[in-house]
Amino acid sequence: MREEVYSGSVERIEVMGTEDEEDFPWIEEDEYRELYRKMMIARKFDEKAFSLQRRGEISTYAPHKGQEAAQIGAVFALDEDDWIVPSFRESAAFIQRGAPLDKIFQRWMGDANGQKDLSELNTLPVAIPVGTQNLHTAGLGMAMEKKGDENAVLGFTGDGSTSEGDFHEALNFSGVFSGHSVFFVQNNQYAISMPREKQTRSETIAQKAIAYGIDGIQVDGNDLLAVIKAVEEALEKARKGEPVLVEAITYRLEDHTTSDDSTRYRDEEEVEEWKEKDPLKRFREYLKEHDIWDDEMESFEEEAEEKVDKAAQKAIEADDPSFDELFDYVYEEMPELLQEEKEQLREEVKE
Ligand SMILES: Cc1ncc(C[n+]2csc(CCOP(=O)(O)OP(=O)(O)O)c2C)c(N)n1
Repeated sequence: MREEVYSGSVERIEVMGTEDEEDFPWIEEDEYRELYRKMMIARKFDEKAFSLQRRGEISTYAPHKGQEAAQIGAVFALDEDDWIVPSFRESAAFIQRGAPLDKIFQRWMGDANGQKDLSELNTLPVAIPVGTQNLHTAGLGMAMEKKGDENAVLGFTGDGSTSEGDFHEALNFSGVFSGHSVFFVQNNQYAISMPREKQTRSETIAQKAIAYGIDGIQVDGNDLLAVIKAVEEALEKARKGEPVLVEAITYRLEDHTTSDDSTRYRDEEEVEEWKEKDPLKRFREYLKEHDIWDDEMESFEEEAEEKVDKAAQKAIEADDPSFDELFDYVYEEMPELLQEEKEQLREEVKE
């Protein structure tokens, strides 16, 4: 005998260009304008960071060009008392959360002081090891449930990270312990040179949720309004102890990092196709169609360039971190071995 024991389904959410546009306006007009302003700042930040890397001010940079709607939309959906767990490509998310631009540059310049103030924004520091931050997303969400809080945590992660053990453990624990977690996968189609099709045989990443007994949603990640809608829905569930996996379909328009050359593994034609779906372009067209666009908004680009240039200069001129800071915050009480290393390095620096 054979019988169906589970029939799961995964929905895809889109807004722009669909009948759901009819719900317009579902945020305030000012908010649409502000969102476009933030997307433009994020775009200009990316360009500036690239040029700073070429000038030697930054050693490596991971661009987010093409992923602005995914990051800014997801963060827009959060309340102030919610938490953010970033991966390493989330500069646009930090911008939307209100982190000062010069501090974001400062961190990219290798100065951890650039991310010191993030905790005031309920935002964890950047996680470089792929996928490890999912455990932090799970842990924060579980703590919220245990404390009886009604907030939630949004954790960013990439399509490649979903092949890591940490991703499995995080989703499993969240499901079992009713964590207030939203796992937000930016499926930007590549993990460095590894295309999404070779990453997993799963048809979608969102459907991975089913095995953990939690909901999975797929969303057009270049459609800012769809991202807001999907994450708002996910957060509503997460606040009640029902974790959600959101897969945002997007595209990394630039190289993986400034150390990569994406022309070696993907066609120009493919990149050109995705440029047509550029989230800024799509949102601008949407604003024009709905008569929100005005002359003042034409100046947002120049304004963003000026802001970003000023912030970059401030970061360049910032004081270097003190020698002690390299060691002082790793342990509450410094172990003897580390104390020795610190003294040894101090001598070497003096020479
Ligand atoms: C544990 C670990 N393994 C390998 C790397 C090297 N690495 C950095 S980014 C990356 C690909 C990540 O791809 P994805 O999760 O899709 O995120 P994306 O870079 O596309 O944003 C790899 C393998 C790393 N940082 N950490």
